[in-house]
Amino acid sequence: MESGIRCMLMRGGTSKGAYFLVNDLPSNLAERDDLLLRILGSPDSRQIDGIGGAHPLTSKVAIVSRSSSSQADIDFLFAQVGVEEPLVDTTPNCGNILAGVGPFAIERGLVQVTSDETRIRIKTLNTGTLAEVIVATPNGRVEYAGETAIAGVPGTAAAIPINFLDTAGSVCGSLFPTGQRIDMVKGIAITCIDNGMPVVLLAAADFGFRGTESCQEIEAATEALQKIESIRLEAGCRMGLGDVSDAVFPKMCLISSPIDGGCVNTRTLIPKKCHTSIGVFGAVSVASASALPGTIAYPMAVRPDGRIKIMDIEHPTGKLEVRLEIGGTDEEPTVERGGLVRTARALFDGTVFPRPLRANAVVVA
Ligand code: NQM
Repeated sequence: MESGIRCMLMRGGTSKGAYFLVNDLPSNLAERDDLLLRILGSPDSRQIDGIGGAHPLTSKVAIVSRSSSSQADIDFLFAQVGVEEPLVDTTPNCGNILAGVGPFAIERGLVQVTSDETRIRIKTLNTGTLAEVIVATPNGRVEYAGETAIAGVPGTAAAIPINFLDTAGSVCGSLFPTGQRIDMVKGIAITCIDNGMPVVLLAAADFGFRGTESCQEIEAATEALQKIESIRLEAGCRMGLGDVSDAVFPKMCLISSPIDGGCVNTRTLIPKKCHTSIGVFGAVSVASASALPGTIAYPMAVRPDGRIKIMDIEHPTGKLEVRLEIGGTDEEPTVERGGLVRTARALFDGTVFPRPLRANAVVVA
């Protein structure tokens, strides 16, 4: 048996992933990615021979170390592991898995608990994005239990506030990567934005959706999905991302007016499956587009007054509250900062045994 690898399984926000210390994985990237595929059980639609959860939201990895930068305490590399495809993608951010990185770093002794709250500066290496997370640490230990509910996760847990320090143009280099707030692609008006995640906003109505459909209904609308995918490929090029046919971004976000007292209503494709809620950076990007005039979201969105805007982004299982700090002038507002609250929980800590390197397959007829 190949020797096991130290691993902690954690729920981070509305996602779930395998968390590793960087030194517990091979430094050779091809070997590391092959190992991660074998640990998660990919490629296989059920990930039956690994610990992946057979959905993009539960096929994720965090690789964590002390930071080499003076700006941060911890470095975090996120990896999206394909379920059916043998792909390990370290180009995007993931704000949900980020929520588990603070607790994991404390559990592994990379960060010392300071008081009832421990503030940790985390650099996401995928994009260089900096975040400050606040972990509840009464009595010198991570406290997972608490009273905070987040949509998409049953029950309540301890709040982990996250403040993003610099997310504009995380992957694409600028907030509106095409240089415009609205582009026409294949006869459809879209907004391309990157405030932590490259996202293409589309009006749900342009594809015959009410905006209130379940994920199953969205995924069953094959004709609309084909059109959305063709727009994604073109938008990816215009956003400077090149050929995105195998990439997990841009995410495609169908928006409509709010239906439950929020700011805007969403259904997000990530990009083949429908997100059961919405990604963290995806939500910050949608909130930013909703706050900035000239985007397709602006006329649909309902915004609170003031420079600090609490924007509830509606999604299939509830709402994700994003806090935006607005700068600039009334005529030309800018988004200075985004923040939100997540929760996380250690599910399992131990040794994971990857599928063997060579399976010595014997076909039994
Ligand atoms: O946008 C899903 C998730 C994500 C990513 C996705 C995320 C983010 O919910 O920051 O959190 O968009 O594929 O974990």
